[in-house]
Amino acid sequence: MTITISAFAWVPDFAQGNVKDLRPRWALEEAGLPYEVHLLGPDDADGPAYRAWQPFGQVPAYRDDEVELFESGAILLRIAELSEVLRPADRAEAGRVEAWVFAALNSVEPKIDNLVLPPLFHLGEAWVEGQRPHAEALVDKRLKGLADWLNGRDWLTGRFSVADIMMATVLRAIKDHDLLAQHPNLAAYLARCLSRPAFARALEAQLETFRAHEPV
Ligand SMILES: N[C@@H](CCC(=O)N[C@@H](CS)C(=O)NCC(=O)O)C(=O)O
Repeated sequence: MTITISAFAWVPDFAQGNVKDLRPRWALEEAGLPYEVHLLGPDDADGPAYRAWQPFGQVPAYRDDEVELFESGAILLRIAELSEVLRPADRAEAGRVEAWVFAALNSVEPKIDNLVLPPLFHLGEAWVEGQRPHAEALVDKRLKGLADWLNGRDWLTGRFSVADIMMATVLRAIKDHDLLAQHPNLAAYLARCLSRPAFARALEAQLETFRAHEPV
């Protein structure tokens, strides 16, 4: 089985280590599945060939011998299917993993994006400070729900899964934020996820690509 994911050859400093190809890289490292990387240069994401693979020109996209996919959630679920390590034990467990992958992407990530992206892309604009309290309140509501769920649990479902990879990559955007620190079990959960050797290998693989393609 040949597995290929797409990734940007280089991104500016603030994005390095945070580009979403980190998600399949981490899952593939956990699974012990080798993969190839289709690197995109500055103009490649807008070309027709890549748009036929990823309609929005984003990363990651994914293909193996059987399927071609985009969207990091769909990709992680596919990798789980292929992996002895990450495959859910039965349909009930698979359902819980799917639900938590969607929850990370659909119920948690948009709230966190609302909080962290405006100051990143619109620094100094008045509306950013104006919307911050509301954005923080919405994030806090989700963090509370998540912290309650994780109370007494190590992982979102019965054992470490792609749902934890997804949730950890989402929460990582507020790793150093007070809102996370206010929920010690959630901060501990994130630390538990990020201390996995497979995460370190995935992060290093992404960063190594950027070092190798640094513009001169
Ligand atoms: N919902 C997509 C989002 C992917 C995404 O936002 N990718 C970013 C990099 S982290 C990207 O390609 N940005 C460039 C763009 O949107 O044009 C997924 O989860 O795969």
